[in-house]
Amino acid sequence: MTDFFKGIEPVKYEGPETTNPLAYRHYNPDEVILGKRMEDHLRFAVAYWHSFAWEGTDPFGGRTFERPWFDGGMDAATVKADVAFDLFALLGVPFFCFHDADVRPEGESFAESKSRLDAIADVFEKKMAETGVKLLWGTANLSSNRRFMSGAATNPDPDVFAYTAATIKANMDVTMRLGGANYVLWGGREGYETLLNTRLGQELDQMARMLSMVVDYKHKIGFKGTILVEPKPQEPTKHQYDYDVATVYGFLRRYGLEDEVKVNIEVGHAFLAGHTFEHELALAAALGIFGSIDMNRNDYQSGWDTDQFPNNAQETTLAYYHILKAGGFGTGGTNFDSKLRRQSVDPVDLLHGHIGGMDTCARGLKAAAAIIEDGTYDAFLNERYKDWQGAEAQAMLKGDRSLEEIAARVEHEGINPPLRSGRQEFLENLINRFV
Ligand code: GLO
Ligand code: MG
Repeated sequence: MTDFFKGIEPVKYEGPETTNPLAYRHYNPDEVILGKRMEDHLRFAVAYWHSFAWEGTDPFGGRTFERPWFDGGMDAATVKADVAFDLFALLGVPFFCFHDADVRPEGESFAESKSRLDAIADVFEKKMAETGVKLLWGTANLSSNRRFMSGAATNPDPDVFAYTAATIKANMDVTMRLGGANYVLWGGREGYETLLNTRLGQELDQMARMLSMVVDYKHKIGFKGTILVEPKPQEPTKHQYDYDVATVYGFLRRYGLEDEVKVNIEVGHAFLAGHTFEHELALAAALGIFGSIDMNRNDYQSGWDTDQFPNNAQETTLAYYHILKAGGFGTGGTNFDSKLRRQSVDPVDLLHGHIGGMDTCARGLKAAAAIIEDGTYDAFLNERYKDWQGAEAQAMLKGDRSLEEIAARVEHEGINPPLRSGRQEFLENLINRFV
């Protein structure tokens, strides 16, 4: 242990009644929920970038945090890794996630950046073996460096496309070496600032080519993890091509990648796209592309991606309900792509943020499991759709009836459907019983 978190003890489960702010009230890793340990349901991950690389800046102000590794070279990057693994151990999280740019200083050349990434991966490999902490996913930062200002895979300059390919390969190699469960692509600059300078169709083809190469490379090296695309509608660009789950699915279908790629859905990105998080989860599950989640909320008023720790148990309940109904996480998990507020300058604030987030998720998971075990809600849905089990309804659904045949039957039988209540208020009350 370094002395960064001096005086802070490993966080333990003390139950809902505890008043200890550095204890879990709901996250109890070994508690069995629907036949599975809570830790194995939730698969929590700490995001390296927000917790260790972010400096507390905002568009109007610079760094507020003081961290001993800021402004340093490779030695500082190693200190950062030591502190990161201290936090993982204090929290008892099973996973972490990182971008290349979070963990190593940028080199003078591509080769230098790559060898620095490899050197930090050596450090990680050792620490992972010592602590048992695993990698939920690796990813490349293809947005921060100014070379990507006009896009990474979608850049008008093919040399930037090539640089992107090389960067992704280096990150996939490291993710594979560290036994990562997934590899994520978030297209922060894959979009446009103005359509006036943009050939949209050309850029989509470029993006698809990159993703196809990623999938080919995954199979070539025998990476067993899942390739995940993370939808987001805008910010930093005016428009991002991975707008939302529906858009990503259409893109994957068009380029024949729908069986190879799944989605990493982020709460705040769903908000920005004008959806609820559970909408995105339910749609991904229905389309068979649900993969993993970034569990961080946005401020309801500010209208931008504030990446706050979750703290609303009703929202996490609905989210985990859909995740449980989708069969739970396969290779995915719950990544906190969440950062402290810039006034939260103390190391202990990293603990408060994660403890609150983990407890809010655990509470949501328990409530979602209770909804499923109770069965009233699922029974309501079954009842609402049950007439579709009838022979004539099935014939319509399977395509055994034409528009004319159905029209003739409606006329002949004098069909005049009665109104049925949607029972929204009843359902809202029902869900609230469990939260
Ligand atoms: C930004 C995204 C970003 C991604 C990360 C993983 O809005 O949420 O943090 O999650 O780059 O690819
Ligand atoms: Mg994210």
